[in-house]
Amino acid sequence: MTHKRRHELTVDEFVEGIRGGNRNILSRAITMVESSRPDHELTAHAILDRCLATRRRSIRLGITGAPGAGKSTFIESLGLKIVQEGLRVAVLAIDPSSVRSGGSILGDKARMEKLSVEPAVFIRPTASSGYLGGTSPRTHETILLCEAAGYDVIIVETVGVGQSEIVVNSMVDFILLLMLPGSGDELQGIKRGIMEIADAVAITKADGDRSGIAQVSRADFEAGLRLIPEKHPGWERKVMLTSALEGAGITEVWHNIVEFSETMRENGTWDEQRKQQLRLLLYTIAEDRLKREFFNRPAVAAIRDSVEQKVLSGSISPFSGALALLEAFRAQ
Ligand SMILES: Nc1nc2c(ncn2[C@@H]2O[C@H](COP(=O)(O)OP(=O)(O)OP(=O)(O)O)[C@@H](O)[C@H]2O)c(=O)[nH]1
Ligand SMILES: [Mg+2]
Repeated sequence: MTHKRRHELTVDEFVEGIRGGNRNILSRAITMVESSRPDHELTAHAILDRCLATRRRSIRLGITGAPGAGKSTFIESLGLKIVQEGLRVAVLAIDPSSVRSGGSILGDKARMEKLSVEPAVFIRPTASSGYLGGTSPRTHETILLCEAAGYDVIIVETVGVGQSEIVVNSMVDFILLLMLPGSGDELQGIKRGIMEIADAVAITKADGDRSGIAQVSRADFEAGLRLIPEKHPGWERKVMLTSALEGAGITEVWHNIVEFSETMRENGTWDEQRKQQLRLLLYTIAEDRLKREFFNRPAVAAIRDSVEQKVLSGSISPFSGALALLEAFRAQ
């Protein structure tokens, strides 16, 4: 796709712009990646293939926690800290609740006001309609684009409400779980799955009246983590007290992340994890494509309703029904 249409950029212009750190062009490339238009998809893949060569050694950071846990505020503080270290930061918010609540995407950007004006920072709120369906590979592609654009740390914010953090686990190097200070009773309500994928826990809003209870929460979490098998052998998951408002604990968290990246790079876990993620992505995309092709095939679409009816009425088994659909798929 090298011809121009309206103000569309050529692949060369995209790649040059991204490599040159042009945030506007990066943004437009991400829009291509997120688009479901076939011509955009072609452009996106041409850009991505060329960008793979120029990616830098990045840290991909997933930040998850319940709604209102303080994720955006925390990311702003952490992001500013990272910028002070002379590094460039990209923030991707793939919060599925922003679609539901309709407004919090803009709210997020406003909440990261100080971070968003930093020249070394790129913030991309991502509306995630159909999130579990197709956005996960796309978020990974967005991460690759950000790396080609020279961002050293890519932060992915996601609400820990179910599957989203599992998806995020398949595309980042380090997962930080943010938890509000609370009693042991509330701790019982945390899904074990979320605890299992965390590389560290930060208790948020550990300030003012909450300081005391935050200490208690820390002890509870440390005890809880001891009951869960370790995620990476040789890495002890820390529970840290933080306050984004007072700037407390932010440096400690950053040091923990850096220590993780050094330790895991040295022992090979880092590269191994990234390879596993690429493998998973390869097959996820292949399966998605195959599924789409299957259901879009006219011969399948033509008999789908009647096969479904027969299964629902009990005249054929789901097994025979599925085989009938497969046969129609193969025959065409
Ligand atoms: N006291 C105190 N309040 C905080 C702190 N961090 C965030 N808050 C407040 O907590 C509320 C929620 O913060 P957000 O950063 O928007 O939380 P979030 O997890 O991103 O929320 P969603 O994206 O809506 O799930 C806001 O009113 C913040 O001002 C903190 O360190 N201390
Ligand atoms: Mg938020």
